Formats: sequence, C-alpha cells, structure tokens
Amino acid sequence: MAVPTFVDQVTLHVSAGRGGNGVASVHREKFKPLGGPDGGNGGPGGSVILRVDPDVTTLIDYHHSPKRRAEHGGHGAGGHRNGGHGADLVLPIPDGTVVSDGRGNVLADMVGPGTEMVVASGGRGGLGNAALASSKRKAPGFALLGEPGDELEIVLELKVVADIGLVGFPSAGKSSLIAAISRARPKIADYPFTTLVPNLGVVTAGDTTFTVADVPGLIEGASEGRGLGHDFLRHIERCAALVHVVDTATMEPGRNPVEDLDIIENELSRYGGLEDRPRLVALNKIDVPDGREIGDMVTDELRERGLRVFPVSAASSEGLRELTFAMAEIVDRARREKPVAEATRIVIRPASADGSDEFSVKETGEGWRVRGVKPERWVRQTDFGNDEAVGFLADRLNRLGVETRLLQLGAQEGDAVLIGHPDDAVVFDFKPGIDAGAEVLSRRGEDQRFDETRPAARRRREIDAAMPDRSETETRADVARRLDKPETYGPKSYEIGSEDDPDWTEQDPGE
Ligand SMILES: Nc1nc2c(ncn2[C@@H]2O[C@H](COP(=O)(O)OP(=O)(O)OP(=O)(O)O)[C@@H](O)[C@H]2O)c(=O)[nH]1
Ligand SMILES: [Mg+2]
Repeated sequence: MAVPTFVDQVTLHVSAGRGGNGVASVHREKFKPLGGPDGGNGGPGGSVILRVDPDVTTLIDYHHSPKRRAEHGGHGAGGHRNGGHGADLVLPIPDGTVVSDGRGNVLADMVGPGTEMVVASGGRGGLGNAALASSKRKAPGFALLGEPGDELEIVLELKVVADIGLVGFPSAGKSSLIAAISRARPKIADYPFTTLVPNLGVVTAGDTTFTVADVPGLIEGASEGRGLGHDFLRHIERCAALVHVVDTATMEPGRNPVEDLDIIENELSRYGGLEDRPRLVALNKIDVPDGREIGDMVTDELRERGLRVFPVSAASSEGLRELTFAMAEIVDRARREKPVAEATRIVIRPASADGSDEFSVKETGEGWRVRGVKPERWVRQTDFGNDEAVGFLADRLNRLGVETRLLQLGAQEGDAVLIGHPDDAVVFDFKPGIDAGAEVLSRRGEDQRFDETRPAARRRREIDAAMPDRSETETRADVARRLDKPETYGPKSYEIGSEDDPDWTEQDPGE
C-alpha cells in the first residue's frame, strides 16, 4: 500500500499536563525548632493548543502519531520554592480544519492563520502548606495535590480554504490550469485520476490575490462512491465560486462538453450544499484544432443557460487572463459580503467550569451523589493518605453547605456519599456533625476527628496523654514501651509524604 502523503481526517487523543503537587514542609533552623511552613505550590500543567499555521497543508503528522501530551507542572519544594509551569503543547494545523468531539459535535471551525484553540487545559497546581497557612491553621501538615489535565479525543477534518474550486472530469486539465495560472506545480499526466489529493495555487489578477483548488476528477456516479472525487468535495465547500473545467478535445466516444457539464452538475447536486455558488465555465484545450471548433459550437448554448463561458488553453495560456479576472471579480464580491476571518482564540471549557458555587445532591441507588465544580476539584486536590488534608476537605465541603444539604435531604449517618463523575467518584461514609476548626488542636498531618480510622495517630495520642503522668526518669520512648505502643515518630526533619515521613514508611495493618 502506498504511504499516504495527504490526510484530511484524523482522530487525535490529547492530554494536558497534570498540575504539580504542593508540598508540606517545615522550615528548620538550628536552635529554632518551630519554624513556619515553607512548602511551595505545584506549577500548573501545560495545555494542548491547536493553532492554524499557513505552512501546514495536511494532517499527515497526526495520522502518524495520534497521541499528544503536554508537559506536567513541577512539584513544589521546601523553602517556598514553587514548581515550574508545564510547557504548553502547540499543534500546528492547516487553515480550514474543523474540530469536533468524538460524537460528531463541531467544537470549532479553525479559519485564519494564527487562530488558536485550547482543546485541553492543563491541571492547576496544588497549594503548598505555606499558602494554606492561616491564623487558625498556622502550620498545616498537608498540601494540596495538583489536578489532572483534561484528556479527550477530538476529530480533525480538513476542509481546504480556497476561494475558487475547479471541478471536472478526469484529464479535463484542472491541474494544468492551476499550473498555468499560479506557481503551484501539481502532477499532470494524460491518465485519469492523476490528482489524488487537492492542489492549491495562489493566483493574482489585477489587485486581487486569491487561492484556487482542484480536486480529483469526478465521473458519473461519483456521489455513489465511483472514482475518487466525491470524498474530496468537502474541500470545495468553502469556495466562493466553482469553475467547470471542460475538455473540448477528448477522444472518448459519446462525450461532449455540454453533457460532461450536466453530469458534473448532477454529481454536485447529489453531494448537496453547493447550489448557491456562482459558476464559471472554462472550455479547455482550444489549442487543439478540433477542440476550438467544438468549443465554438457549444459556447452559445451554454451562454443561453446564463453561464459565463471562457474558451481557454492551459497549454498555450490563451484566454487565461479573462478567466482569472472573472474569478477575481467573484472573489472580490464574495469578500465584500463576507469579510475574511480574523485570527481568534477559542478556549473550550466544560459548561460548568466557571468556578461557581453551585453543586447538586441527588439520591441514587449507590448513595448520595454530589456533583459540582468545586467539590469535585477539592476531592482531586486531596491526599487521602493524610488525615489533616481529609479534614481540610471536610471543612471546605461543610463551608460550601454540602453537609447541610445532605441533612436536609434526609441523609443518615453511615450513608454512602459519592463525590464526582460516576466513573471516578470518591466514596465517603456520611458522618455529620464534624465541627470545622478542630485542626488547630491536631498534630501536623493528623486530624483528631479521624482518630478511629488511623491506628498510628491514635497510638501517638495515647502516648501524648500518658506523658504528663510519667515518672521523672522516663523518656517518651519509655512511655511508649510501657504502653506497648512503639512509636516511629522522631524529632527529625522531613517533608510530609517523603520517604522520611513516618506516616509514609510506617505500615499499619489496619489501614
Ligand atoms: N493540448 C492540451 N492539453 C492539455 C491542456 N490542458 C491539459 N492538457 C493535458 O491533458 C492531460 C490531463 O491534464 P491534467 O491537468 O492532469 O488533468 P486533470 O483534470 O487534473 O486530471 P485528473 O487530475 O486526473 O482529474 C495532460 O496530459 C495534460 O497535458 C490544454 O490546454 N491543451
Ligand atoms: Mg489533476
């Protein structure tokens, strides 16, 4: 099979970068054991952006590698260092690319060099514990996770943007005509279907510069799939006018210019949508003596139908000036009626991604389903291995009114609460009445309200409780041993979530 060099339809899988995680870290200095939180924020992930590039004429690159991914944001670090911004991935596409989602909904029609579209937005970076600190929560022992970037499938379909489209039978001389009036050098040969992909040429006539495209030759039955031409008719959908290129010198029996033109018109009307385009007729190959004679014979008949007819020769250039000026006239008129598209920037966002406070609660067979931009984002930002982070999430949800709404709707303690899209919801047991603000009393990375679910934290708390009553010689480690509760926490500096973090290395069978 031949390797394709022109591709006008591809399915592309795009993934934006993940936001970097924020970090929980505590500033340590000799003789200053209680330094403040200094964990930096994660950087945002890079976005995937489509940009119309006039130098790109095919979607072939995407046919070869249909998966594209932007860079992830960098993680934050101690010492207030923020993670770097993940680089955007800019994908150049040809002018006239129509972008749709996998279900056939058109998202954008990309016309005009420089037009941009953000198809997949990078995830936000998570806040570090320095940014999360407040007067109530002076040294948070947790940080927020970066959010995943958008990931989706899009379909790109190229509809060449040309002002004039040439249509006609195979070998009528369409490519020869483009070569004669522009600098384009398409393949020309005396066998049918020489042209396999549209050719584009830039033509200047007087003060007007415009583009002309040809498409593979059409034959009778093209609209039913005969020949190649039908698949390419989408490339003339955007043209302001069509030019029939008719062969006056064909040796094929039974063919004549008028009938050829009728057959092509019939195929165009079966394709549909092109009825309103003005038509010109180029009677080609009049340098051949028989051709000129036949051209003369049919000119009047075609003119009587109201068509503007131009006897031309792509070989000798006769008549081409008149033809190109007539094209320019139509293009000028069309441009006056419909100004050329300017570069625009389009950002696709899910309808609800406006950061609104709206959320919904619905009872389903599986439990109470909570949907909303904020609750879902907060869940994605939460490190569920860190109780303080989970407590922070509970506080945020309560402040938004999620708990109140659940109670109003009749949710009972122990009911399942699912937050997020059915495919990847996070499930909680409903436990109302958890007061906000308890975090101030907890150790870093812990939240008293979750003690029963965290044996390690409970153990530590029991040791804490026994400390005031210990004998003078007893150390904390002795107390732990006496209570048969070995403790792994030491006065070491560590980044929460790092390998040194006791919560990280410690394996609690019950968790
Ligand atoms: N004598 C003469 N021959 C021409 C003229 N225009 C094209 N031809 C010849 O006709 C043959 C077909 O020309 P193409 O330009 O390839 O025709 P086409 O319409 O692009 O054909 P497809 O791409 O197959 O649809 C070639 O051998 C050309 O040299 C002309 O004005 N005079
Ligand atoms: Mg051709």
